[in-house]
Amino acid sequence: MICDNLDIGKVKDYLNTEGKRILVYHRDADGVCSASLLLKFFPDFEAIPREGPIIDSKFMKEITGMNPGMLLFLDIPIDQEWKKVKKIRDSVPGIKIMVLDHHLMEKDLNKLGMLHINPRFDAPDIYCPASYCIYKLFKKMGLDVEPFIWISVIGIIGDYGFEDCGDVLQECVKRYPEFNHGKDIKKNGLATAAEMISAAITLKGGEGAKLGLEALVKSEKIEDFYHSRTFRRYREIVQREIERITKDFEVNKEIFGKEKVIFYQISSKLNITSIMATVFTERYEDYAIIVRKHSDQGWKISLRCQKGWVNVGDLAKDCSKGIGSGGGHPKSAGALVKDWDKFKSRVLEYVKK
Ligand SMILES: [Mn+2]
Repeated sequence: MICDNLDIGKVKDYLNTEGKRILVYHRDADGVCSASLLLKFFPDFEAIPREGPIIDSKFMKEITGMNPGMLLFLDIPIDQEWKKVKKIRDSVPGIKIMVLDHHLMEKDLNKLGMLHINPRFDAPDIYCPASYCIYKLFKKMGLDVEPFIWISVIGIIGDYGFEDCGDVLQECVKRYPEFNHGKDIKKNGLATAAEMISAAITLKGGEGAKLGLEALVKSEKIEDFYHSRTFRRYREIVQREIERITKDFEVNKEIFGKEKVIFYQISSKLNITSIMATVFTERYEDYAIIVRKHSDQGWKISLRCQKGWVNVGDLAKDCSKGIGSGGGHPKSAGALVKDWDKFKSRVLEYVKK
């Protein structure tokens, strides 16, 4: 399903390219986990975490300046920046560019002479995190990746990929029954591990991602990572902040009952908007959850709608026109806007339609 039509020889050829190899991976749990699986088998890659697919001129210079023979984007929908990716290719002679991703696609980079792998080529609506895809890919390549199935599952959980990754999740539960406390995979030991990585990133940004990557690459067994004191402490700090904000949310949230929308403003030193929106949407499944936090660039907004009665990806895009930018998935999206009042009134109008 993941790579049925894939030319495995070509993948091997790309991953074993001579010269400098660079890995650009997403700065979240799925990105870190998939990157660590790559480094377990291809340790020569130099790894760089990124928040998203934006290629600014500084990053462009950084990449081309390293004159890589091969460039791999992992868990990043870099096809959104395909013009700039093309520019990288044209300015580094002989460079091979590979993309392994699972987000919605805007452009087929295979048609531009790159190697673009995404399960959505075969199944447009499938949601399989990068850590799942790379696990499947490595298995297909004949690599001994089974001992690291736990890393794949931490990434899957981090990205909420429960529905379409059942085979790997079940195999892992069988292999590590002690980490599966019986019922809810969202609350088992591997979910704790996913929170440990996310917490490092919440607290330390890109540095946190690098620490998580390093720790996973070093860990031979799941226990090696699971009992890490440093990451346990990160998780505790973030959990405490989540609890504090959740209490405040229950007091200060603004509910629009008829429109089924809840607005809430977060005050926190941590970069925690997206995490909180996910917590709230599980508590208020019937509502569209819209959480905002003040930042230097404007209002950082996270949107969720668990039941999916409104497509918050479309909503975020539509309501931010002219005052910022926004977009995402049907049930989970983000936006950055300058004018909150305008955004809010547009949301209330939008959901009435
Ligand atoms: Mn992902």
